[in-house]
Amino acid sequence: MATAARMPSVTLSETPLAEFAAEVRAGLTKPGQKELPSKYLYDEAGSALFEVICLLPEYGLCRAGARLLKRHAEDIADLLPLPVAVAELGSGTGAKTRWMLEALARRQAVNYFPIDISRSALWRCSQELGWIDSVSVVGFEHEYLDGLVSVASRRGPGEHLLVLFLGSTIGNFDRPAGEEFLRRVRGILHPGDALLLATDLEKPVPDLLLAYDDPAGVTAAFNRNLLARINRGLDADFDLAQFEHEVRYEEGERRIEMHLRSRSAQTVHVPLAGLRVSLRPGETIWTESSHKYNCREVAEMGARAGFRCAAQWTDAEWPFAQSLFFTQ
Ligand code: AVJ
Repeated sequence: MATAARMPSVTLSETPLAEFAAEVRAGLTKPGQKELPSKYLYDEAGSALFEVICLLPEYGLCRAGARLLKRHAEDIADLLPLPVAVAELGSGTGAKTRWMLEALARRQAVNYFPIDISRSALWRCSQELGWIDSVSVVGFEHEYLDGLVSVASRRGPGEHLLVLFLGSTIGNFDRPAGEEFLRRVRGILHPGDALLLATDLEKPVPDLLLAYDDPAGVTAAFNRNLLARINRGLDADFDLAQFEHEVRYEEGERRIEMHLRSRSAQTVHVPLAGLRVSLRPGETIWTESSHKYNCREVAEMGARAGFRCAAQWTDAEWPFAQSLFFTQ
């Protein structure tokens, strides 16, 4: 019998325009290297472009993460103390999460709390996952840590929390900030709670460069869309054709960097940020970092942040790891 898709209940707190303007302003007026926060890559167009990136043969990251959960969700569920509610940092489209929720729903009824700053992502994820039997979805339109505080306060008596951080978004932080982020997550959790952390692993540099500079130009469009978003949201006049997508692998930091390189001397106006920015020919705006790890360093980083690494699963085809941590 057909039933209507369950309507998610979503608690809202949109990024205020003033905060967007202030962050754009801070990044573009930074002395030396100009930069923009990578979280702003994910408006509706950016999220759709990222989904296409995940389909590209050169970009194996999403498929590796999904394969690992498909293969090991039961093993992960076997290691968790029940009952457990699930909080997810970055709801994505929920494809990987499905395997985890289905494994848990075979054991107990599941409260699932996706946390994302993108309302459209939350809607789509609850459309995807709200249908699973014994799973109820409450979305939180928040920054990760604010959302996690709200979710943690909603847990039932005796209910543990499993935090999913599956997008390998931790790679967007530099290493010290990533560790600090884990420490903050740990601070919100209680004894017996768990964290499943996805990280992309080191792999041959040519593979990485191709993954972030695909021949079809989807990643280039994803990168330039950040400027389009600033045009739309802050009434700016970036000419996207005047910026080239550039990808570098920094050996010392073991990270991919995405930049937008100015093709000419140009001045851009961002009225709602009260800003006029001049760019030299060849000057770049740094838009994203994606750090690459090895398994041991992930376990050690978690340990320094107050977690115990109970198990790790890796994908052979596209080096990638899921690490299960417990508070202790
Ligand atoms: C969504 C942060 C995991 O770092 O690989 C993909 C984003 N940027 N292609 C990554 C991204 C360019 C992606 N994460």
